[in-house]
Amino acid sequence: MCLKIQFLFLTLFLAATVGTAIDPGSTLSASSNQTWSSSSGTFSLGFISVQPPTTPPSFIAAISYTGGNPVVWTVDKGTAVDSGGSLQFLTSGSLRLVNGSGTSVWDSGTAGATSAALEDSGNLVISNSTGTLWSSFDNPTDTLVPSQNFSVGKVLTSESYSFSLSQIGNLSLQWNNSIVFWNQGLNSSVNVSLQSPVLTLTTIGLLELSDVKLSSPVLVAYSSDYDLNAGVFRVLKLDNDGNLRIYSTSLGGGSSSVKWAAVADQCRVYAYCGNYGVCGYNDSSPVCGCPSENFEMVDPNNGRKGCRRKASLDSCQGSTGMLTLDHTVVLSYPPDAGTETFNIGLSACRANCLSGSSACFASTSLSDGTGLCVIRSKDFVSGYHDPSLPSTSYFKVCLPLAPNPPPSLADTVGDRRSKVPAWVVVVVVLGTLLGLIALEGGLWICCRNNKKFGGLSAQYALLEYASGAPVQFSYKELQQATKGFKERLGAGGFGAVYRGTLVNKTVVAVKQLEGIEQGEKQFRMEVATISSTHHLNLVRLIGFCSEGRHRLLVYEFMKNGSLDNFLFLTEQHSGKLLNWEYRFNIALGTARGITYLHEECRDCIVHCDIKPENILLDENYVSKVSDFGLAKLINPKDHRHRTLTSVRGTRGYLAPEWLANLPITSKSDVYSYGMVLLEIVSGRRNFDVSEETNRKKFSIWAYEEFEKGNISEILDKRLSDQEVDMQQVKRAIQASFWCIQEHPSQRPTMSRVLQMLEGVTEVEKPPTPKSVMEGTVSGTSTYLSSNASAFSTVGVSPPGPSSTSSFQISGASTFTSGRTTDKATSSLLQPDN
Ligand SMILES: *[C@@H]1O[C@H](CO)[C@@H](O)[C@H](O)[C@H]1NC(C)=O
Ligand SMILES: *[C@@H]1O[C@H](CO)[C@@H](O)[C@H](O)[C@H]1NC(C)=O
Ligand SMILES: *[C@@H]1O[C@H](CO)[C@@H](O)[C@H](O)[C@H]1NC(C)=O
Ligand SMILES: *[C@@H]1O[C@H](CO)[C@@H](O)[C@H](O)[C@H]1NC(C)=O
Ligand SMILES: *[C@@H]1O[C@H](CO)[C@@H](O)[C@H](O)[C@H]1NC(C)=O
Ligand SMILES: *[C@@H]1O[C@H](CO)[C@@H](O)[C@H](O)[C@H]1NC(C)=O
Ligand SMILES: *[C@@H]1O[C@H](CO)[C@@H](O)[C@H](O)[C@H]1NC(C)=O
Ligand SMILES: *[C@@H]1O[C@H](CO)[C@@H](O)[C@H](O)[C@H]1NC(C)=O
Ligand SMILES: *[C@@H]1O[C@H](CO)[C@@H](O)[C@H](O)[C@H]1NC(C)=O
Ligand SMILES: *[C@@H]1O[C@H](CO)[C@@H](O)[C@H](O)[C@H]1NC(C)=O
Ligand SMILES: *[C@@H]1O[C@H](CO)[C@@H](O)[C@H](O)[C@H]1NC(C)=O
Ligand SMILES: CC(=O)N[C@H]1CO[C@H](CO)[C@@H](O)[C@@H]1O
Repeated sequence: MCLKIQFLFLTLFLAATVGTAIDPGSTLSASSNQTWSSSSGTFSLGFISVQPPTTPPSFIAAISYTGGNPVVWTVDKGTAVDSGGSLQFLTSGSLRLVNGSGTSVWDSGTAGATSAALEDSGNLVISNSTGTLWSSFDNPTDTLVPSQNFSVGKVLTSESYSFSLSQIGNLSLQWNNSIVFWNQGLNSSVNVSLQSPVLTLTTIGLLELSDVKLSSPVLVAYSSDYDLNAGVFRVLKLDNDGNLRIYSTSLGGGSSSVKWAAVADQCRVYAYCGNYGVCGYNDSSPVCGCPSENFEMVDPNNGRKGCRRKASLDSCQGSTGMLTLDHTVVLSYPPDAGTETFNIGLSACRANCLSGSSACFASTSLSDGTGLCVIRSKDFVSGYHDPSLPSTSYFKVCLPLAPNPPPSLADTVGDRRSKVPAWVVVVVVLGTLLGLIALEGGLWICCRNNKKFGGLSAQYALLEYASGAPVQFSYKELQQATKGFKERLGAGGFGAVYRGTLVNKTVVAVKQLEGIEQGEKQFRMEVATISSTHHLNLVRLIGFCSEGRHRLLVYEFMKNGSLDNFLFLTEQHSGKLLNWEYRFNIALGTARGITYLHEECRDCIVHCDIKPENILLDENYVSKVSDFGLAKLINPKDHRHRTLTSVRGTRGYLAPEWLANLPITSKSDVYSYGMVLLEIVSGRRNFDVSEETNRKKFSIWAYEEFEKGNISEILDKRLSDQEVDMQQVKRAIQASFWCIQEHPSQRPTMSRVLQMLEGVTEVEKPPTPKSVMEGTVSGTSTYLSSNASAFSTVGVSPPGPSSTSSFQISGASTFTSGRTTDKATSSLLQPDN
């Protein structure tokens, strides 16, 4: 906290000071290493070499952060000059970029200015004695830095892409100034007509929209490492791949990493692969290819430049055919003048494009249940291929069809599962069995987090696997079972969950995992461990799928959904109130499930993300803990890597040690359970702040009431007219306060918590649970909607009646090599298309 305040103070102080003045008459030469620096040296203006290097070398005049990365502004949107070029601040007042032949390439048009300075905020300002005539903040290129105001009319551009803010507060990404492929408006509950909206990136990583008409800024997006402000410098950048991202760099420079991206699925960026380019993914990155050998790449070294026909359609009048590409769509973002939509079937969609009266170059039959056919009548086609896409596309080409896609696309299209020779399988199986027999001495392992035993426990898991516990499904089977991933049950921190029906009519929940970084073998071992963990209060894993990029888990289906629906009532769910008896049994069941994970099963599992959303209820309202064992899957290598997204824990339920960089143990789960227990009693989020609680965090307020002996105040008001065992309530409240002690050592073990609840042991009066988690985002009146709790939710309610201006966040995603790891949230980001 101390550090943070210091840093804030420092920032304010620096921002207020004026940068070192640039003397009229001074010149920066492209071939030298001179720079004009801001007074503290945080930013500097100088020439940088064009990358990749050209011959002869060329240079761009740019403002960069300490150490040269990131570049935050470029003169004339990055126009390069030769080594004889220079940047001159003329005595006439103009800043001018001149090339080697002495020609002016760019001029600031500020004749009459008397001074120029690079401020410590990164703003290059040219002024006369009255005021600012020109500033780089008012003329952004592709990047926004903290404290820079982005208002209506300003544009970030990068190649054919642009980003802008509209008068009504919509943010949009456009291609070619014509196709809006990402458009995010404010939550409709913000019902005000804005006057002069301004978008800013705060130093703590929130992207906010403010306006005189809004009582407090509205959060638009946030970087996944938001609030870790000490030591991080952030920028919002429109990359040349058309995606808008927030990057974090260590204070003082270093490499940058992506902490948020507007379009979670890079292949959904219009024209990412150019004209007739088809975007797909290899294991990690988006890759561009051509639809078939009827096409060739415009630039064989750069798939992003798109493809062209080997034979133009004009040259083959009458002998055209339709090339069929399964699992492929032609992207269309209405209103796009080049697309039309019809309600016709598959073969009609193909035939219509082939022979239709209107010019048609490609069509897609959407097999997403809508039965729609999208006809592309403009000779610019942006395609997306992925095995998970149910739709089929047709491309009009000159006959003969050359259905084989070139290798570039085949990499992503073809069946990449290599056929393993039978003898290899035999050897591997025999070897494994021999290994297991050798192990049969029975080295019993607890706490698989212990590195020393990690390998052994994994081997042991294999035995379970060999005995055939979890069923392996093919991707296709699951696609059929879920009718093409149609009925979404929810979006957890590890991926979306869909309802499905197996061939034998068993109803299941299929979880499509995202961001699995580990290999197939490890994945299978973890699956084996999860499925060998059986308990009445744990959701049972039925099977899994591991095919190419796809990692799915198949769970038993829980009729009554998750606990949060029953605790925190919204208008839609007003009928779902649970009486005290059910609640207490759910609390007990959950405690039993976690106790089993911690203490009774062979491989101890720390859950890492206990919260009401992960406690499911069957038809008898028996609670079952879900998502256990997954934290390990997502981040297998580095348990101590603590960015919020990699933890996948949920703010509000995260134990203090997550943030304090202390070891994570089963006691961290105890903390989260304590918070859930308090919520079961009170029917409100533990981090809620309201007038009723004197604007204190609910858990803090509850402890005060408890000290006053006012237990019934803490109990859910909606239970007031019901029969409630106040002894049980008291035990639950006391147990919860023991669980949320700041120091892990003060928290009881889970089995002890269970005893407290059951009344087997006397519960001592718990000490005050101090809150170190509180108020980290204080000052910004934001509420991240609980829809986003999947990955990390901070509930900081507005200090006042402004809660009506709360709104839907757009979700943060970790981005690995251009692909999101949290597709679950991508729907929040996607435009309605
Ligand atoms: C500029 O810096 C580069 C790398 O630091 C160095 O190789 C080069 O010699 C320097 N040029 C001049 C003119 O100082
Ligand atoms: C300098 O710029 C002018 C005008 O843009 C151009 O005609 C000329 O070729 C450039 N010279 C060099 C050496 O880049
Ligand atoms: C400064 O520039 C502004 C805008 O061009 C102009 O109106 C003002 O007169 C200038 N002030 C001086 C002292 O030249
Ligand atoms: C951005 O806007 C705020 C309020 O609208 C203003 O106080 C601040 O000076 C502006 N910053 C810059 C760099 O113009
Ligand atoms: C790009 O925009 C220009 C100007 O608006 C337009 O003429 C052109 O057709 C567009 N290109 C495509 C492929 O849509
Ligand atoms: C603003 O964005 C919302 C979706 O977020 C969209 O429904 C609406 O049409 C957009 N408005 C405009 C004018 O683009
Ligand atoms: C928005 O506000 C206007 C005027 O205050 C009101 O007429 C309209 O019904 C409101 N719309 C919504 C969706 O609340
Ligand atoms: C995926 O494509 C990227 C970019 O083309 C390449 O760097 C990477 O090596 C590829 N990965 C695999 C597993 O093929
Ligand atoms: C249906 O199939 C699944 C997986 O094969 C199996 O676990 C389950 O027990 C079966 N259910 C019935 C009712 O046979
Ligand atoms: C308990 O709460 C009620 C209602 O808020 C309040 O009137 C009463 O004074 C409280 N009792 C104690 C002992 O503080
Ligand atoms: C808008 O915000 C309200 C309150 O936070 C939330 O309940 C609602 O779902 C949001 N609406 C949309 C469309 O996101
Ligand atoms: C709210 C809700 O969905 N309740 C259901 C829980 O399960 C029982 C048994 O299937 C149903 O009867 C309830 O409607």
